[in-house]
Amino acid sequence: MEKTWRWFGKSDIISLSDLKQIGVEGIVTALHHIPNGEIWTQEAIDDLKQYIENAGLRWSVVESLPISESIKYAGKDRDRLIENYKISLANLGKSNIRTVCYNFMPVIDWIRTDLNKKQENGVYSLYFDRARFAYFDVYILKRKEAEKDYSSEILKKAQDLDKTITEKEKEELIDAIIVKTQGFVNGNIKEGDQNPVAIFNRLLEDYKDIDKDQLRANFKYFLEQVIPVAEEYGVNLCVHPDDPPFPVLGLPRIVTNEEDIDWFLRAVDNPHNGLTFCAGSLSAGIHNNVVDLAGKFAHRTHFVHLRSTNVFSNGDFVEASHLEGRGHLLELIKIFKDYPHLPMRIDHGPLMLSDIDKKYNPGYSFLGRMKALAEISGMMAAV
Ligand code: DNO
Repeated sequence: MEKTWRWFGKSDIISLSDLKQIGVEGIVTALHHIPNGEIWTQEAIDDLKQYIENAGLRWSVVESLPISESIKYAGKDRDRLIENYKISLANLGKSNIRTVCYNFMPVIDWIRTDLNKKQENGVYSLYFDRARFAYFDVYILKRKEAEKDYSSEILKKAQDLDKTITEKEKEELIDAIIVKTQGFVNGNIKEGDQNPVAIFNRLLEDYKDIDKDQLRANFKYFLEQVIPVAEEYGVNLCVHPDDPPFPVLGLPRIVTNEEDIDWFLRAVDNPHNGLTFCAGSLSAGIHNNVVDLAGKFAHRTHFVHLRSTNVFSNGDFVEASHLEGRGHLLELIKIFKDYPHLPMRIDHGPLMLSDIDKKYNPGYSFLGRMKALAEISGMMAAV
């Protein structure tokens, strides 16, 4: 696998020369300044590509070319937005950037409730707490009939939390779930937006009639139109699994398990329609065995995210060290070693040492990821 690193563009405080020093071979990035749905021009693509190449690196993967909500819920302007998507894809292909990651999660991209959960050894990790998530859903969003989606045990914990939570803690929870994790990945809400809860509730409205089958139909409609363009321009598209891999907030999620992956690969059975094998996202679902999934889908995998999790009996999960947990990264490396050009990036890392006050995007601090890259590089060399 090619060792790549997610870098957030020219304003990232981690420089490309830093990355050269630690053994990174390829860059994963996006034109983050272009609003979702607008065309990525060849000029804008080439400008960033040249900048990366001037540092002696290559732009290996686009993460992400975002899908507008209206494509996901089949809004009135979806055809126009799909046309724009095709143009961006063609422009990337013309510039020789051939791997494009995206996701098809409605309203909200990846979800965590705690961005700095202190671990026994003193590092801080990302955490998903079911009871705190239920609290957000039932007591903050006040979503209709939300209670039906949680066990009585979880609801009791949420009720107890309601008695003790302070206004500041509520703000932090909202920030973790729908603001700080979303803005920097071109999600729907970014820091500084006024009243994120109201914005979020409005977005949920667009999906009130969309169930799993409908979302699948919209996904297929999208793939049928973009995959021929990907093929023509030599681009591999790779959808990112849903994180976490189960339905949330009344929204369907359709890239969560073996059956889902099988379904979308067959929906448009073309090698340019592929998967981002995110071991972290998949391992957070207790129903998934990531090693089996990798064995089955390696041939349609165009991009790998190496990260691991531990799932607790109450359904909470924490991001684990890259050396342990349900991600079984060593076993995955054994499977993916047969694909020497497959780009792989270290996904997330613990917040540790002098990085703690540096205000990195959650999950994307420097030292934790550098440590993980060293661990992964060691495992790759040994394998
Ligand atoms: C979070 C990321 C996701 C991912 C997108 C891909 O850290 O793994 O935001 O980039 O879902 O489209």
